[in-house]
Amino acid sequence: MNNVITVERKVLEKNDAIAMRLRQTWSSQNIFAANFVSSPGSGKTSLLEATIPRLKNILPMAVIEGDVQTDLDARRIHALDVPVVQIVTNGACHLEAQLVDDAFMRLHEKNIRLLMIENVGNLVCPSSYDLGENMKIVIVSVTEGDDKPLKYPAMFVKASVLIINKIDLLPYVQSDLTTLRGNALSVNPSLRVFEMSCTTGKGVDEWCAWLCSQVKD
Ligand SMILES: Nc1nc2c(ncn2[C@@H]2O[C@H](COP(=O)(O)OP(=O)(O)O)[C@@H](O)[C@H]2O)c(=O)[nH]1
Ligand SMILES: [Mg+2]
Repeated sequence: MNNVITVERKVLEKNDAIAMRLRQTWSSQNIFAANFVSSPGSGKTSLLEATIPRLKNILPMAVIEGDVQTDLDARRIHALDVPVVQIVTNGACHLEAQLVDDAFMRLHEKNIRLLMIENVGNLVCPSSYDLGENMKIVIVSVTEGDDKPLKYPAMFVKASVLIINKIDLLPYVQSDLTTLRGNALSVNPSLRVFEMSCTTGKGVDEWCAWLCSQVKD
């Protein structure tokens, strides 16, 4: 059992070293990197689809898409006419810094200010892997249950921003925004919280203005 723990620690140490190098590279190139994490289906790609048209003429940007299988999400992003590179993890439940490094090398457009990374849909594993990002953005939709921040605290502790998505569905599901928000803030009081519907667009302008202000700082 001790051996298992040692190997896992070494994997994470190697990942952290690569992530630190990526962070230095991006900082020197004035690139702001955002790592989007959530369960499958919470709306990571939908959030990118809502964000990109609003900001792409203000901020040169690129996207790295992480998926277990398929390039379906990368196709959705490509349709918005921004540079995108797909990582297929072939079963792995998270992105690692080395994969992101490889993907960044394949990005032909290097003159970017905002790099958005969509992680593999999983509320557990991606929390352990630093990708060199400036911030993690965790998305929870109102259909997932208000208790999720309490059940998966690591992701909420590591994140700087919480996006509560699919608020258009509130009339149809048993969810209470005050409870969901309170649970998240009890785990991480410094979370910046946005309530949003990627479908109706509610809350998207406020989020985009804030993201823009972070990149330009
Ligand atoms: N009703 C509603 N559906 C949404 C919203 N955002 C995303 N969806 C839907 O949720 C499903 C999963 O979204 P997707 O962006 O692919 O999630 P991802 O797996 O986290 O990238 C799709 O059918 C979206 O159309 C929203 O704000 N409201
Ligand atoms: Mg997606």
